Amino acid sequence: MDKDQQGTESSENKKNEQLEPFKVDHKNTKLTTNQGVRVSDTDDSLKAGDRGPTLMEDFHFREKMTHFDHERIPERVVHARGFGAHGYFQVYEPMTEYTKASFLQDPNVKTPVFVRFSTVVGSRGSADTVRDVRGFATKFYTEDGNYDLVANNIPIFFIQDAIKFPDVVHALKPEPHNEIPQASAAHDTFWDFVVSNTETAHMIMWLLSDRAIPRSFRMMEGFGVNTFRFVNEQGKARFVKFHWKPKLGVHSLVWDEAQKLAGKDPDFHRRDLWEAINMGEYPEYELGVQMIEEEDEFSFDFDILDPTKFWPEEMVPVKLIGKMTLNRNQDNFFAETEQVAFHAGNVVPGIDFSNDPLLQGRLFSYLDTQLLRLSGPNFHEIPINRPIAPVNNNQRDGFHRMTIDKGAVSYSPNTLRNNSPEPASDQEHGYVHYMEKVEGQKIRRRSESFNDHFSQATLFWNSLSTAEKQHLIKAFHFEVGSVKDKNLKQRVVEMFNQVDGKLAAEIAKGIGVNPPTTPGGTGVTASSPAVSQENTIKLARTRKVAVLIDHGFAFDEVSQVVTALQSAGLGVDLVSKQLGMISSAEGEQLEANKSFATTGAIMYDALYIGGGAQSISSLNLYSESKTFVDEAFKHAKTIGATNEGIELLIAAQVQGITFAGPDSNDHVVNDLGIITIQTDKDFKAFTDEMIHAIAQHRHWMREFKDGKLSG
Ligand code: HDD
Repeated sequence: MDKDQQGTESSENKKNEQLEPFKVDHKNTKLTTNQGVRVSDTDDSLKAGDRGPTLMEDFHFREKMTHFDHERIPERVVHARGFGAHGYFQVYEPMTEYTKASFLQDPNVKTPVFVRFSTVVGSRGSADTVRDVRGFATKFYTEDGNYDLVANNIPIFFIQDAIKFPDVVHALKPEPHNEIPQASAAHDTFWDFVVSNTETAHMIMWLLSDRAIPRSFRMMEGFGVNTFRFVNEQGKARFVKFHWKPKLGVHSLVWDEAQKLAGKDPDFHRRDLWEAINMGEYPEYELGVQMIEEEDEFSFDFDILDPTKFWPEEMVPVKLIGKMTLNRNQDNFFAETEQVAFHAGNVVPGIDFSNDPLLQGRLFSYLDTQLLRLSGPNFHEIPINRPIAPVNNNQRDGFHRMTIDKGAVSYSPNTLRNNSPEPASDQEHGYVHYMEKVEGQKIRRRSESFNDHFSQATLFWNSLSTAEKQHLIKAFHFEVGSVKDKNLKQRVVEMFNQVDGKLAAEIAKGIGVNPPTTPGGTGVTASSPAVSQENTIKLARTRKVAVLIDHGFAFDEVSQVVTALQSAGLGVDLVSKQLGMISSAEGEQLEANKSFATTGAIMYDALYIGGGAQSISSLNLYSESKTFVDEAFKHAKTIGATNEGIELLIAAQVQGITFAGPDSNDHVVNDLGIITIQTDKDFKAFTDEMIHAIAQHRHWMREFKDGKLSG
């Protein structure tokens, strides 16, 4: 290892080294109380006689029970359900020109990070795949202290001013009289808030798009949403927006699948992340920044401080400046994911705030909420929250203080300790706030430059592919269709008529109210290509394929395909009626590691059915195999079948099968993502096509009938 690499390795490990002394592995130990007294029996309480009452002096019983009674802490008021992972961040090249942030200077430095992904509305035990915004919060443990990029997977927000945050969250959370519905926006109070606050229009478009049902935490973007500032060594500032761009592209589930997954595997996203990291398939995200010069602050047709607006990428390009790799799972969910405390106000020299009124309110809320959730002012001492930079100040005491601060002096300035700890200069990386000139009358009013609530909603709509538009309309049908108050539904149609007339008419059709009577739209005709997921990175790597087999399957064929898929980095499960060893027609055996009882097509990106007459005739008898094929088809997933396997597709009435004999071009692919082959030897072309098709993520053409999107 050369010197640079050593430097890199050690910088990456700094946080873990700090965490290490706190970790306890209870292997080969004796059971003790919290006082370290060894316990002789933990299954029986101390009683007065065999059948007598428990005694007060049973300190082990009392301690064990008391600790248990106090195991829970309040869940987060929003973003309660989350999942974390460790990793590191590396900048591509020095960002000196733009910012003095120390972690953005040296490409050899690996800054440790901890990321927590989350849903927003559901409680801690709710499902992963609900329709919702996803949180994407990153704590960078930099040499200059902790920097938190507290981001979401949608680049804008519901409201323009933080003072409305309690209102939007109250409207969105389960209704308070009966606590229904869980983790869902499909109810009256939320839509009442929406129609009463047209500034939500743009966010609703994103929330009802595929973005809100991601396929994986590994396949979603992150956005800092608010406008921040980069400040360089010379004190020059630029407005900046932060982006995370996943190396696997941005991909989504389909709604029916997401709903079913919520029942079949509520942990779908956390399991996916956990397993990917365990397998060494480390998720990677590039950090991007959009920058606007201070002098260009007013050059746009939207206010760059308005958090309900994004900066279209073709207008303000995203500069990719570094990469984050998540390479280590947490050791303990509570200690790390539950106790981690993010704060949009945790910045380091080189990063500063803007006057975005949503951001300004966030700067108060995060610290405030942690004080209650983590019981007092010392939560920065919880291992996961500790910076790797030294902490020295005159703050003292409070619940659960860990640090033993020595000496008599706890004030500043002082002479008794040489004025230590003393303020650091700019050169010593003391944080100096950007000296923005601010002047104005105290006023409770929204800037007029925030008044346009619809143009970017139209821009978003214009940017979607036909399939994405269709998904969005269907999402309206579900969400607003679940609203009880008919007047509210009508008002939703009127409100979204201001975005686009055709959209509003389509919404009206599905929710039993009148189409709009006035012409709709904003007149915006532009589109922003980066918004559509059709234009994202498409890769097959790490995708999961279900292979249906039963006794009598064609060994050569199935094992060739499985091996080819695995060597291309895809995960394969062999699924059968029952778990265990399955014999091929020739007597070889493969193990079915999943059964119809333990899995379903919704857990996979693709399906493969191999040949073998006996296997296929058995599979044909089970309704579960037809459901498997049916769901894979309905959810627009790649389906491949070889030889007799094709018969199962026919039995399940899959449309779009094209046949190819051994002497034709051998394999056939079409827009529908159904790949079949009848041959006895070469499965390479078939697997190549399958892998290519899987990389496309989904085959939305299946949603077209007669050249039109089906309803
Ligand atoms: Fe927030 C949590 C992201 C607006 C107040 N927020 C929270 C989390 C994320 C975000 C990712 C979870 C952190 C974690 O994993 O522990 N929040 C955002 C984004 C916003 C946003 C991207 C729009 C720009 N948030 C926002 C506003 C307020 C809050 C306007 C209040 C004024 N957010 C909170 C909070 C939470 C929180 C109440 C709940 C739990 C926590 O902070 O630690 O303080």
